[in-house]
Amino acid sequence: MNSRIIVALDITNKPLNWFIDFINTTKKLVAGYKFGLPFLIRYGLEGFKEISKLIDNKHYWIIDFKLADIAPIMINTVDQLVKIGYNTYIAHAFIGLEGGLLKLKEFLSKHNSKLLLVASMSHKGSLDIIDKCLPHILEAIKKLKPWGLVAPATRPERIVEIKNFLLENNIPAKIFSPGIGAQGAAPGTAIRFGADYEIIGRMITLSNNPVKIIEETNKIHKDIVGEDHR
Ligand code: BMP
Repeated sequence: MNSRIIVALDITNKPLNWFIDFINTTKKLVAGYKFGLPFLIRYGLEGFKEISKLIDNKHYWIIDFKLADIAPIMINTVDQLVKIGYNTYIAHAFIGLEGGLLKLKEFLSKHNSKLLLVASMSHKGSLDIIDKCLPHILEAIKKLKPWGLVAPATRPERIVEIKNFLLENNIPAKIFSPGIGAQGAAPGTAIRFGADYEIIGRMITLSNNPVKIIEETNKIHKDIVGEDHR
């Protein structure tokens, strides 16, 4: 899709049909959708199965359980979703490679799925621990070469730091950036500082006119990146 927007579908006060209508209405306008634990707990595996009928290979269908466990448990967790077509998974980077991320990445690659690692988070508390470990996290990223990373739009200087590291080390990972709208960063902030996609939830899903917000945001992104919109 010709868009830099990933919609985070975390709302739980709608019937499942709302999501189906929402995706059908917006799929021409966004790059992908992200589902997390709120969706799992509210709609269950059946919900994921219903949504999977809409899965195509033009979008990212991101499962965000922020996996942080030993490899066999992470693999068991994603196994059924991989089988029904969800193609991108988010895990924490801090758990390390051996017995953890190496095997997860291997499993996902075998099933044509992508791994995104959280490099830094958008909330302030990320500074307490995660960001202090950033040098180690970046070393893990250098070794594992995940397909993509998550880095915060709320601290764009972090995006720059991470992007520079990727460039210096020839790592072609894409950067997905949350923190736009409800968490305070203006649309376009992350793209301007080097991210590839902005993950946006409530600013879109709680709006009375999600399509308008998406179109306005696409326009902002296009003004930043020009026609090179992918
Ligand atoms: P919202 O735009 O409504 O704030 O949603 C942001 C989304 O990005 C949520 O799904 C959240 O889980 C995710 N996210 C985040 O906010 N900060 C991070 O550091 C990492 C995330 O995945």
